[in-house]
Amino acid sequence: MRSDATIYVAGQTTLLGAAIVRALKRQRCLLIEERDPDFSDRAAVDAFLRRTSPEAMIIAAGASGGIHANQAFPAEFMQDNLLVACHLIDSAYRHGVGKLLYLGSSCSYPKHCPQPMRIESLLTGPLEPTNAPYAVAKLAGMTLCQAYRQQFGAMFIVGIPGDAFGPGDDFHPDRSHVIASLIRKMHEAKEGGAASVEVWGTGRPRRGFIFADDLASACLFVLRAYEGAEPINIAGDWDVSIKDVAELIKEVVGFSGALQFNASKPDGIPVKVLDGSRLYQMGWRPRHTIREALSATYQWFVGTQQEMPAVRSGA
Ligand code: GFB
Repeated sequence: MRSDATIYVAGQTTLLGAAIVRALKRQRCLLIEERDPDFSDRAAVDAFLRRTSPEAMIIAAGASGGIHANQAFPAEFMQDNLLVACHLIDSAYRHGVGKLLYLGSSCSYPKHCPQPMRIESLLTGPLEPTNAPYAVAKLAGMTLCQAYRQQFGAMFIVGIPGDAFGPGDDFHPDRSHVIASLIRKMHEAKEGGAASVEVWGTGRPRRGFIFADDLASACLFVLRAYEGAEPINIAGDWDVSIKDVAELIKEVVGFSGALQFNASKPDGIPVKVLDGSRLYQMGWRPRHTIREALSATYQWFVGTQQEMPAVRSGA
């Protein structure tokens, strides 16, 4: 890929898409800044890519959310991600995008998978039921990229990101992933003087969290340096239990109450930690500590809270 290639990030307003756009701007890359088209509208996607004709593209689009949102909106999550994959991948091919990075999901690994998760474990066992529809849609997108490589020789690659969080995350209680959710709960408990905060599940599951800005830098590294047909994990080196991340958030937020684990809520996949060794061998490293990353996320949350839409359950 040429260093001055024009790049389009599909899904500019997602946590990851926005972080990638920030990284591209920092690197003074040629970025297509027009607003995303409606990805569910094939004709609109087609017209957008015909008009803007990017040379490289990253697909960071598609509905996503935490364990509750996946259980509440499985049909929407699956359909949205299928349409994103079908429309964007095909249109990218027909409009001559020279290099495409499609971002899959760590949920696409089997529920009971050897840890850390390696690419060869994909499609070797049943998925975690709490997010299977979303995971199947992501597997379809990943396989579709490989099909375009196989049939048309397209340079379409697949990255599987770790569990991202950071500035720009979705803090809505019905949709958020664990870190954004606990930051909000603990901040509101601190402000309101509450004695405790509920943490869902047993606290025992482990996740391979990654800071969105580190993930964005890894995505750009992979876009430029990786050409393999098999997906590549895009992961840092954090392997943290939910209990431990909740304790860290408590410190960062300054909440002095108790954590109450509610085991009637689902744990989801017991351990989800990606093996990032291939990326490390290629020379990429994350730049932030987990404490720095949590602090930056909390500062962003506090700074933007005034502008956040009012929260209505089920909205
Ligand atoms: O981040 P999370 O919602 O999704 O939950 P997954 C991770 C763990 O944190 C689960 C626990 O064990 C939750 O029960 N948890 C504790 C909480 N307290 C909370 C809370 O207040 N809110 C939330 N949300 N969780 C996601 C998938 O799985 O992984 C998505 O649902 C996505 O599809 C993402 O792909 C990467 O890590 O379990």
